[in-house]
Amino acid sequence: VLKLYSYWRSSASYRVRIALHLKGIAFEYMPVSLIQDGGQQHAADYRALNPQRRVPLLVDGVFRLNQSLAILDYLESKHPQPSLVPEDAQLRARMWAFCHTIAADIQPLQNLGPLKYLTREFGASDEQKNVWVRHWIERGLAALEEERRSEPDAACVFGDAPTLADCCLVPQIYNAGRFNCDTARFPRLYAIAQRLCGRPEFIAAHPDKQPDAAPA
Ligand SMILES: N[C@@H](CCC(=O)N[C@@H](CS)C(=O)NCC(=O)O)C(=O)O
Repeated sequence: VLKLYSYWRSSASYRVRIALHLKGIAFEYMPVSLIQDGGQQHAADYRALNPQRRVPLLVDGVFRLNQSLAILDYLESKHPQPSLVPEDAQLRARMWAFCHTIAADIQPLQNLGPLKYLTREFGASDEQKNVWVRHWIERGLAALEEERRSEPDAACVFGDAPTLADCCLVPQIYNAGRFNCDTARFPRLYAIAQRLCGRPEFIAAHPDKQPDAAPA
């Protein structure tokens, strides 16, 4: 059985959890606390598995893979049904552009390690860090919203069935909520994510439902 090293609040892990549930793939949840002991991602045993010292990490037998988008691609290749990737070449490419905007342009600027570095090296306060995070999330999601505006509204980001874009969108909207972003800057994407969050696969993948979730 596949093992997923994950942290309940990690948005990159959340992307992979959604895809695993949508595809109905069984997996073992391996918690890595990014908080306890100064961050268990830095512990020698985890570092030996993943020198990047981040989650998620997928382990399939002796095969280990980090980077959520690479993991999503691997899952799609190994478990093609139900497909989470559009068949049309242009739509597929645009779906990847959407995923990369979240994974490469937005999430890294709100990631725990870089935020801690801002405090340690530059004395940034919590409020300054929140202003920073809100700026980059709102800018990124507002631009994605603008791109989608010329397309007909649908249940999911690209049409009526979930794709990898939705696996990336829902965790990013969750983070927008955590940081009190102005969701009025991306109403359509917000509404898509809200609707998807009611589906059983998305409920099962939600941070609060994970074995390592902190009590409310
Ligand atoms: N681009 C990576 C990002 C991975 C990442 O940044 N993970 C975060 C949690 S969402 C992490 O492990 N942070 C720990 C740290 O920064 O020390 C991916 O998509 O998998």
